[in-house]
Formats: sequence, C-alpha cells, structure tokens
Amino acid sequence: MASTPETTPVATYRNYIGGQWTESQSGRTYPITSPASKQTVLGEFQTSTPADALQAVAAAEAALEGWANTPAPARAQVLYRALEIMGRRSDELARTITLEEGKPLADARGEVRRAMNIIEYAAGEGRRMFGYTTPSELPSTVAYTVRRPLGVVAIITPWNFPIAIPAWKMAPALICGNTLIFKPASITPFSAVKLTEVFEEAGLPPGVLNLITGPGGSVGNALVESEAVRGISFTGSTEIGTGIYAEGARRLKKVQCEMGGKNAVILLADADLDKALGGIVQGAFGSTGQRCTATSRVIVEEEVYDSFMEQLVERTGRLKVGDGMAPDTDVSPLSSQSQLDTVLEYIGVGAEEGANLASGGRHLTGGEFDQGYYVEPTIFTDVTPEMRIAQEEIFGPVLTVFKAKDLEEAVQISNSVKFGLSSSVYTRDLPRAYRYINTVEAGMVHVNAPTLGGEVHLPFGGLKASGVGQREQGVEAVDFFSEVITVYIDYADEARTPAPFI
Ligand code: UN1
Repeated sequence: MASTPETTPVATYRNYIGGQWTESQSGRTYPITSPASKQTVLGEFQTSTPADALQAVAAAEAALEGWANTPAPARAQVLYRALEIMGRRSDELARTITLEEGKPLADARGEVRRAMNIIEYAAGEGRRMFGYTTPSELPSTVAYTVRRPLGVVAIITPWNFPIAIPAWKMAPALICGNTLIFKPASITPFSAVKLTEVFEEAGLPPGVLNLITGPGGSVGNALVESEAVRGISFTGSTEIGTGIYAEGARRLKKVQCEMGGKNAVILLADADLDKALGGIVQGAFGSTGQRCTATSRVIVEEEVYDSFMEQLVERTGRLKVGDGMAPDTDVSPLSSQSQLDTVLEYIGVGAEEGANLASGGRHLTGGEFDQGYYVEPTIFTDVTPEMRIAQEEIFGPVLTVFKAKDLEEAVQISNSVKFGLSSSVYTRDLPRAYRYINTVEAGMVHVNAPTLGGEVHLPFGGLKASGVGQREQGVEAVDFFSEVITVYIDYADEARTPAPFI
C-alpha cells in the first residue's frame, strides 16, 4: 500500500492582551517561514490592526495602577522567575531564534544568554532604583528625588535579535513599573510569542505585558499616536526611527531610538594582525552582518595593507556558509527575501561605483542554498568615502576596505558617515589608542576588540543618525523608563517668615 505523506498541521499563535491569548480583530493570520527553508512554515501569526493596538493599550492602562504600586523588589521577583524559566527553556528559545531568524545556533544561544543577563541585571535594580537626597537651602526641610514609572510604554523591536532586544527593553521597563505593548518585527513573531510565554509563566499580572504581532506601519502608528502611550523604545532603521521620534516629540512622549550603523575598524600598522583579523572577520560576517554593530568598514594603515588584504581574503574564503542549525556553519542565510534583494542590490551598486570586488559577491544557489537566502561573504577594496557602499547601512555580509596614510586620516574616514554607533581600533600604541578614543564619533568605542556587542550593565547606543534619546541598558535604562520626581518636605512646626521660596 502506498504511504501517504505526513502533513504536520501548522499551529496558529495569538496575540496576548490583558492576560488572554487573543485573536486579531482582523480575523486574519499570516505564515512565517524559515530563512534556511522557505518551504517550512513555522506557524501562523495574527495580522493585527490599529484596533488590536488600541485594545492592547487599554489593557496596559488598566494594569498600570496595580503594577506601578507593586513594590519594585516584588516586581523583581517576577523577573527572577522569568530568568529561571528562560534558563530551563533556553534550548527551545535558541532553536526558535535560529529557525525563525536564521542565525547560527551558537549565536542564538548567546542571544538567549544575553537576554538572561539583562533580566538578571534589571531585577537587581528592584532593590536599588536610586534617587538622591541633598541638603535643602531651608532649615527643617528635606529634599530628595524618587522615581515613578512613565506609564504605558510601547516596545517596537527588530527581527535580528528577536529575543535579546525585546528583553533588554522590557526588563528595565518592567522593573520601573511600566506596563507594555510589545510590537515585534513582522518576520519574527514566533520568538516574541515564546518570550511573552516566559513572562506569563513567571506570573506577570494580566495586562502588564501585551503582545501584538503583524505588519509594522499601521499598528506602530496607532501606538505612537495614542495619547495613553507615554514612552516609546524603538530599535530599527534610521528612517522609521526618525519618524517615530518626530511624532513622539509632537505629542511630548519620551522616545528612545536605536538605529543604524556603518561601523568602522581602524587597523594601525603596529597592531597584532592575527588578533585584528579575527575581530574583523567576526565583526563583518558573524550573524551574516545583520547586526547594527556589524563591522562594515575597515580602514587600514598603508604599511600593512597588502599583507592584511591577503590574509583577510584567505580567512574569509574559509568561512562555511550554510543552515544555522548545522554545527559547522559560520555564515547563515539572510533573514528574508527582501534582505537578500537589498544586499544583492548593494553588491551591484559597489561594482557600478568602481569599487574592486576582492572576494565573494555571489548569490549562492543550488542544493540546500535554493531553500534559503544565501549570499557569499563579500569584500570590496578601493572604496572611497563618497561611494554609497561606504556611506549607507547594508545590513549584510559586505565589508568595504579603505587605505589611510595615518591615524588622523583613518579617523577622518571613520567619521565621514552620518552614523556613529560602534567603532574599533587595533593598535598596541597607547597614545594613538587614546587619540582615537578622544576623536572618533561613535557611542561605543572598542580597542583591540570587534565592533560587536556590549555588556548589559553598560550603556548601549550611538551618536548622530545611530541613536536619539537615552541610551539602552546600564543605569541609563532606568533613567529612560522612569520619571524623576523632586520632593520638598517642610517639617518646621511653625509658619515661616519670610515665605520660604523667593
Ligand atoms: C550586538 O551588537 O550584539 O539591532 C547587539 C542591532 C543592535 C543590537 C546589536 N540593536 O543589531
């Protein structure tokens, strides 16, 4: 008897509003497929509408009083439980990231670890959340500051770190007593559902965290335009972030936007070349370059240019491109057809602009590559600062290489873009390292380390078109997600003459 092929039914996932897993008022869902396997549908997700967004805002408003009045150390207990649950579910969460976003499983595990780190750090803030006291200029008077939540906050996040970025916004927002509407990128709702489940299981009261999935524009606008939303934390493109910031400002909301990058490594002739090569290859091609802190430019002091290039091309050629689930994969697929189209378009632009294609450049096809969105790690040399590939964020595995005669010229090239997120110099020369630190235009500066990453207890963010509003993470996160209230208490038991304030 001929066997019938097994068909696994595709699960449908819902929004989470007011503590209930809820269908969109649109009555519609959309499928999510895997970047390494376009035919594999991971699930159906709600196509949310502005009406769903407003329902989520109402749920967050209703939950605000209770959560804001829960003592911060008690709020922290929920975060500690979430931490414990994430530890238990970390393998499932990492696999979900790899299936949905495409990054290598080892990177996905690192991402989950990072989300756990920020939850742990934010939970600790529950027992700090410092204000300060200071002497008053008046006798019998106490003056101090105290923190209050902003209120209802919208968390709008990208697809490239679908667990860590939401976590590093949510955890500090929650510890400060805010209630949230979480709008993940439309292509990574699965990770968002799982992260929301973690907080539900941790016992977060209904309405404190609300999830709505689906397309960005209309739902995002509804959140930005809602009077009840007092704060917005956004990570994504400079174009969208600029619009959100402008709209938010018009409505006097507190807004934090973490946006694009065009991060450069400067390689000075005295550097440890081997160490620099490792950092540059990882920075440029790790996570398939889909990271706002990716290394997209290298500026090389001319004495070492030839030997650097030879070794860079050789090392890049050894990278294994493949499915993120395979243990030996270095470079996994791009996350979507549109990412693939953009990256291939930029590769075309680089060639047209007269840059020299030193390595890669091809859309990979055939065999397993036909199942996903694969492109070769790509290096352009003879790049000049005015070229588009030197100026615009590509968000893919494309590295541009420049030659400079000395540190000063290298810094000038490094600063010649509209972005200013992360940066790095490789050198053993302390005075030159400090000259670099003091002049480079970037919110995060690395010496002898890749442009990537950051630690959760230190601020994360950029200058210029890379960021606006307060930094994420570190103590700055508590500053962003709270309002500082100044209190004066007059405990004198008689009227003052003259009146205390002039
Ligand atoms: C990292 O460098 O590890 O969107 C994180 C992004 C950044 C996060 C980068 N907000 O890629």
